[in-house]
Amino acid sequence: MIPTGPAADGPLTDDGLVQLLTPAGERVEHPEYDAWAADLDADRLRAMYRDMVLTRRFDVEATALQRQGELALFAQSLGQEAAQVGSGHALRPQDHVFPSYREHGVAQARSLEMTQLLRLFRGVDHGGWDPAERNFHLFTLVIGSHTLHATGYAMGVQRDGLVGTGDAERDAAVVTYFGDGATAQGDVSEALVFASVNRAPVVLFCQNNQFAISEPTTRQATVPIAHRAPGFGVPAVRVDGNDVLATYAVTRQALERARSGGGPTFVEAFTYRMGAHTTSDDPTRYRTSAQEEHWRRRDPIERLRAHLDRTGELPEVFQAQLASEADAFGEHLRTTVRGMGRPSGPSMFEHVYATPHAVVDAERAWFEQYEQSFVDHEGHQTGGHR
Ligand SMILES: Cc1ncc(C[n+]2csc(CCOP(=O)(O)OP(=O)(O)O)c2C)c(N)n1
Ligand SMILES: [Mg+2]
Repeated sequence: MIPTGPAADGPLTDDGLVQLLTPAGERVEHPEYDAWAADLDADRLRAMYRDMVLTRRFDVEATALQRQGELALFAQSLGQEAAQVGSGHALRPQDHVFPSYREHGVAQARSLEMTQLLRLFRGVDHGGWDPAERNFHLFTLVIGSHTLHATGYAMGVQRDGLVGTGDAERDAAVVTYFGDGATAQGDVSEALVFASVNRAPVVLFCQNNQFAISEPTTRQATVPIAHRAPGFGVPAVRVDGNDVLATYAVTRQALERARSGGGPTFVEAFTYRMGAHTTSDDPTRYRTSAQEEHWRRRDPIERLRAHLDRTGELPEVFQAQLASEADAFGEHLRTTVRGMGRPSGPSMFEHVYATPHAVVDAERAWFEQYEQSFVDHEGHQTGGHR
């Protein structure tokens, strides 16, 4: 837990960051969190490594697809793989995830069919996947709003009697992912109020990637972002977000607290957005290449690779298999995206609400009439949506 009060060196301080792996991949002891990472054997570490490597491949392929005009927009998770995969691996199947828009690593850890994420970025679907399949809710682009959805959902889980029963297969928690910038949004404060007073089983997982588009964290806060939570009565922890062991351990503890009825936790995973905000952004306009280089040397995938190398747990045969799996994954992403086709015009009115809605019905009727205005008297389409 962190103390409240301003940090002498501002919001980017490494004060109180939980770390289990140094940037060189050396395992360091931690009195509180070693126990929470004790179940990570070599197989599980390799599974995390695999998810991180595939997530990065996903970013590379999707960015290339956007540049080829196959996707409208894409937001990379580059640099944030340890924060996402570590926390994702701490989840149990019955837990629920409310992501923002770059949680590809959590989706991968949750075994989503990854091409589904690209339906949204191609603009052929409002969502892309069924949230009930993996308890992985839809991406949310309205900054911070889903922290309220997650907190409300957690209050529902609590009212369904799925918290604190002691049944490990049943007790459930909710985790919501959002950014440093989102913490300046009113919705996140409201989520913290409701989470706190209701003792909701929710983990508020903030990936502080040091930017809200072009605005650095130093323009959003004078103290570490995690310091915002204790004022609401929500315990907070800061973790090295590029250390997959540490993000796993910290999230596992927070989820366990939530499932057992101990209430919410705020996690600040301190990391760095190595890529652009989205494919529409040019980070060279607001940050230096020296800073980018500094963080490239702290690459989260490289850190786990170095650790596994040191312990002799990354045999060449595993690496070769993973490389060909990643190639096949890339091919699968490219072919599937190119074959997604176009949605029918009226499909945009489907799934807006679970039940019929008068406004949506009126808009659909207007649209149909509008489309009909392009059909000439011989029944030929002369324009409109194709
Ligand atoms: C309510 C709202 N305001 C503004 C925006 C425009 N916007 C999109 S992303 C973004 C920055 C978010 O930064 P952060 O929360 O740190 O998340 P990151 O993109 O760094 O993961 C903003 C302001 C938005 N999508 N929603
Ligand atoms: Mg950010």
